[in-house]
Amino acid sequence: MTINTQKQVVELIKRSKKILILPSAPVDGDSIGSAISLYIALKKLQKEVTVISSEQIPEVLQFLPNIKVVSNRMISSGDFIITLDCKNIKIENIKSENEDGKINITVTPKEGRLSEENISFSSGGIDYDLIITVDTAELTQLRDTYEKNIEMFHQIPVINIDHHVSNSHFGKLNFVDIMASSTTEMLLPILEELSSEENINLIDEDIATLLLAGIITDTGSFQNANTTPKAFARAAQLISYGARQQEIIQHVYKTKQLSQLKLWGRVLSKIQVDEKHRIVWSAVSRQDFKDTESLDEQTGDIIDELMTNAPGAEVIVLLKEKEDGAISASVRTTNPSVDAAKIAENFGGGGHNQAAGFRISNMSLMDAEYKIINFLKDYQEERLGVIAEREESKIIDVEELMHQAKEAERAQEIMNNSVINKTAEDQEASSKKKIKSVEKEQTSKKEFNPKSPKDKTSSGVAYRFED
Ligand SMILES: [Mn+2]
Repeated sequence: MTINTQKQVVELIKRSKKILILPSAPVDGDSIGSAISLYIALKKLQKEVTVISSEQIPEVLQFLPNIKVVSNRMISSGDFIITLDCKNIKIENIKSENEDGKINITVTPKEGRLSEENISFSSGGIDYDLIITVDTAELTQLRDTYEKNIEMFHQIPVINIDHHVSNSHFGKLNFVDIMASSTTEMLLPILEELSSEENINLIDEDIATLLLAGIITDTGSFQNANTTPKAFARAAQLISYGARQQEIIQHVYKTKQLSQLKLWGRVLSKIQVDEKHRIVWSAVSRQDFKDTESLDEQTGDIIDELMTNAPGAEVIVLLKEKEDGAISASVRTTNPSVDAAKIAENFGGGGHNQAAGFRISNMSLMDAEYKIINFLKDYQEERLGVIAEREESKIIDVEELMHQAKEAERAQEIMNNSVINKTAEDQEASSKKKIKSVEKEQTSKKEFNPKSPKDKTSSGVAYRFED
């Protein structure tokens, strides 16, 4: 990333008229702060701007200025959209009918009147002349917006503004700074340059607040390792622009709903610690969300809570069972030599050196947890030179245990019986049989479990079952 790229970004924005801004999923303070601040600024430059998020915006971010400009609607390139502005009008009924090839849409207001002035038209994807993705490392993070309009991303120039190490440089212009604390930190100089070129002061208090919200949420309120001198400097600059820092802190960190506190309690009580491998993790099941009447998004900064509550841990993982059944994992590392992005990449995800994430589909929470933690143990063993003793000492094989218990029971029986009526010969025969049956079972087990030693499925760690 160079000053030159920044200039090109500014130039391309200036030349474009109809701009689509896309924040990544999962939505967070940085992606949404980036998208809306850009929206307000570009609107001031008389551009037509649309912001589409593929995910609902979490309750905790609803306080952000102009949050309502973010739309959830799906776009598809061929769509023609008729928009009816119903701000002060209550609608009782909407119906549409096809009459001889003419479509009539009837809107019945409960009170107030609708007229031609309330109607506007727009068309789907193809109409945009610029796409700006913010805080997005991969186009797939845009979910349906990308997946259902792949063609559109080939036809329209894309400016990719992001700070993730794993960014795949998918744009026509890639303004990627992996040293930046957040995408909003990167937007500040862009908006300043646009301001000076267009001779207008773009950065108002709302924009400053949105940009600061990105820095604050991505740095965990200046606590995470990505808190650079530049992050502080730009935050200070934003406050001088009028950013409402207290408003952000109040909403993001000091307002917790009861359901969220309950959920946190649940997660904290399920913390697993592996001191030897310096791993701390917890997992939230659908049942946990149900029991505590909380929402997915309310796990928000639990991972940061786990970090501060886990001194000595190098890797912190939070697993979440999502509504669609997929398992999402957030990874944080407290030591830069433990590469969170690399860990996430192993599971098809990505992120930063000390904060990353990924998703696993078609696997239960329990299995995903087992797989991930085992991977981390191997990873840490290699790094720390911890001797792998879990194979020898901690194997818990329920089947084998039950088998052993049965054998012991049988042996006891035989012993008892032999005292009364069995001959020494009988005893020998039966114990031979016993040895054979054990051997047989061990062989069949070997055949049954042909995986490599790195990918064991039935041995290993002290394992926690979801309750
Ligand atoms: Mn970010």
